[in-house]
Amino acid sequence: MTVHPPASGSFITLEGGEGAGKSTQIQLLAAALRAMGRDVLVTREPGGSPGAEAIRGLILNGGFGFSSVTEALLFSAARLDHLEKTIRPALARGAIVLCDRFFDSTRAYQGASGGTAPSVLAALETIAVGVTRPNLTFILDLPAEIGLKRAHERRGAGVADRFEGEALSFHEKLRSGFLHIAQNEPQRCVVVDAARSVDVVAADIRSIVFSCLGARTS
Ligand code: Z5A
Repeated sequence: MTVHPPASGSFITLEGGEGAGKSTQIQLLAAALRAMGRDVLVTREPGGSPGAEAIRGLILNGGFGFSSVTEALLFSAARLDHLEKTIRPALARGAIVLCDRFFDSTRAYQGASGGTAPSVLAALETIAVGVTRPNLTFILDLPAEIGLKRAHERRGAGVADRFEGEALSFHEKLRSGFLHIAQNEPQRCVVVDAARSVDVVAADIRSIVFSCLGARTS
């Protein structure tokens, strides 16, 4: 695969539906990279800066019943703040930035599943993201039922969040949405079978990241 070398650090995102294992895998990858002496920033969306974390609370726990377009605007506003305050400064110092969800989640949740027009999402990406695009994106893919079961087990007796409570058809569209993104951008996206064990998935991700970083230094 071709990874386009950025001017400074590397920007890697993990994407996928509910319970795909992004948070689990991002921590394992960060530990492996830090063990090699790399400067690693782990961050997430929505969130990753104080302002973006405040917007996260508004969207996920506010109970305002925002439309998909309103959500797309809010996620994009959070993303712009996150980029300005957290991601770009880390890339500028040469860090590897590992981000749990990024613009592909807006494309999949608010676009493929939520029905927001691609032209609206493209305009928001131009404003919020500009040229700071991920070098590498892992799409953790698994059947929606398995992901929802994992999320349900993790939650226990707690209340389902804004998206977990959506119908199975929403989550199936989400999965197709992520796979469609990967198909359209094979130079950036790698689909990983996330239905396998944590260790097997982690080994796959690690080997791809190491080979991409190696390619960058050669
Ligand atoms: N959202 C959006 O709509 N638009 C946007 O632009 C953005 C986000 C940026 C943020 O939720 C929500 O915002 C999200 C999309 C939406 N939807 N929801 N809900 P969040 O940040 O609170 O959580 P999340 O990103 O949705 O996390 P998640 O999908 O629920 O989980 P995960 O990070 O992918 O998985 P995990 O926490 O690592 O693992 C889940 C459980 O499965 C846990 O108990 C693990 O121990 C277990 N697990 C993990 N891997 C495995 C394997 N391989 N086998 C078995 N069990 C496993």
